[in-house]
Amino acid sequence: QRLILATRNAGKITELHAILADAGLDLELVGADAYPDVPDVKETGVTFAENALLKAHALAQATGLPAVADDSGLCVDVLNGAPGIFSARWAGTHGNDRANLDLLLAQLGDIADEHRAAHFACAAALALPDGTERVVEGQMRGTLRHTPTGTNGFGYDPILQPEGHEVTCAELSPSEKNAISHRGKAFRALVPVVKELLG
Ligand code: ITT
Repeated sequence: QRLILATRNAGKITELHAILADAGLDLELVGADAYPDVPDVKETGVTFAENALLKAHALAQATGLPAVADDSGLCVDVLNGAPGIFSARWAGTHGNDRANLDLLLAQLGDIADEHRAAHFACAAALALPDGTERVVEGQMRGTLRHTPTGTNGFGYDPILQPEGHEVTCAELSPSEKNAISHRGKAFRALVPVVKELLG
């Protein structure tokens, strides 16, 4: 049985392969890039869950195969949850991780550490070709650094120091990050649902 990972973000795909395999999901996982004719869906939702469902349904409908999608982002307390669902295009160009991160740091300026609380959020959605859908969410809380550190991961990883850790997400090993991350939590919760619905 094939399961489509309805994302074109290479960082997510790497993490999802590890998270889903470690959780004992024994399916053939294929990224959205294997279906280049399926156009990217407009992320018109106002929540992570809505956008994750939009992406999963688009692939499931177009391919006739079950699909899982990830919609995620960084929510900064002092910015009332921004960048949130706009995290991938915060500086204007979709997926320019470095520009997004630099703009966010500039916006925070020298705000003190006690006001730099933030969390990553992830909605993990499953859609079947018959329209069945499920969505679960996970979060990872932390504090935003003043300067980026570390080269692992992607996106805003070099500036988020997870609660209980002295290093940024980009200094954690991939397995250390997956063990505590928003994405790890959401997709580990989705695996039993996938197993139940796909057998
Ligand atoms: P797909 O829609 O194809 O999945 P995308 O990158 O556009 O890819 P999102 O709309 O969900 O996906 O945007 C997620 C953004 O949030 C991502 O580009 C990062 O900037 C940020 N982000 C999400 N998870 C992250 C993580 O684990 N570490 C660092 N940044 C993360």
